[in-house]
Amino acid sequence: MSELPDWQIEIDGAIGRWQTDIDEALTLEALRSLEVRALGKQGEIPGLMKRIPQIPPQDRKAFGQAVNALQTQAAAAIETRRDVLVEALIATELNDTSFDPTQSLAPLRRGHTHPLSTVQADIEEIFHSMGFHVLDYPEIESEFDNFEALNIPGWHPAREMQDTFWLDNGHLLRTHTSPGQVRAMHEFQAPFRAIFPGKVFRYEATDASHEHTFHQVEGLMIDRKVTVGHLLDSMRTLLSAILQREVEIRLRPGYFPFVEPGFELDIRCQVCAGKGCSACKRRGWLELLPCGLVHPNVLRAGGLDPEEWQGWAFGLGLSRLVMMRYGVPDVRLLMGGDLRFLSQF
Ligand code: FA5
Repeated sequence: MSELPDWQIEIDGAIGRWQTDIDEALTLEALRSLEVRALGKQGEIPGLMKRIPQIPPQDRKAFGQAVNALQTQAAAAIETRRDVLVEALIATELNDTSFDPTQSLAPLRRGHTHPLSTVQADIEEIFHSMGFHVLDYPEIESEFDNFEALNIPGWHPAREMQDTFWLDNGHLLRTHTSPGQVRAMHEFQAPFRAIFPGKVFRYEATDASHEHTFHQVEGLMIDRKVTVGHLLDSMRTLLSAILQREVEIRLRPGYFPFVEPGFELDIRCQVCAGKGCSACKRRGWLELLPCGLVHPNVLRAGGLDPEEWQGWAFGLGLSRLVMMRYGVPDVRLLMGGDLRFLSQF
């Protein structure tokens, strides 16, 4: 019987050694580093192939086959060992008595509604209980609905009171919630009452009481006879319900082309208690709630006969009301997205 060549003896020995090392790997990490050492790109088994030039030519084919067989065996042994280790790990975890499924987790940090949404929801509830529809109208409006239908033609200086973000298609981002007035008149049969809260946009410089994107709530009541007394009474009900305290308000004449007569309702600044601060521009008062009786031209634009129907309307500055309710000194904090600010509510 011919003697085995040296390389054959060496490979046979290698199989035994790798098998022992693999069987003795006690952790998945140890097995993985063994796998890299045996079979990796720079591993010892693929490295054996580099010795082919030193093998006698007649043995080279047999040598290559022996190295491949060694590689296959080592890979199979590693897989088998990995299965064993994984099973053992699962069994250990299942038997671990230190795991207490009844133990409570670290407290979860719960989110909450944004203060603007909270106050808006409160307003909706108050008006809903008084028989008002709560409507949601588009943020993109036509020039006609945002201005002309509200008695503000193109030449009117009142256009400059609300600097506008124009869109390429000739439409605009609504500068106030008032275009909802005419929409609602077309949508509902008079008499009706409705509020329409929402975001509005103005192309203007910002400061502590002015944002380019802010929130308003429009209110509209259409009936055969409405009075300024009823309008003011509704405003008072709204403010004391939302602010949950007695607040000083004052009424001044206000000019808006879509109401006649028009009023400005100001509130005593709740941030500085009227002493004067950046939120109220050191005046002690904040413009909050313009309102008035709907102009006959607007009723006409809404398809209503001003001889038969009357209306009152208001345009509440919701962002400013939130500032007053919570004592927020700067309107820009509301939409700034800073969690350190928002998490206080
Ligand atoms: C209007 O927007 C009218 N459409 C309101 C109205 C409706 C009048 C119905 C009569 C009848 P004004 O531009 O004043 O009006 O804005 C209304 C309120 O929005 C202000 O009183 C103020 O509280 C708030 N407001 C106005 N501009 C800003 C701004 N840049 N940032 C934050 N709040 C603002």
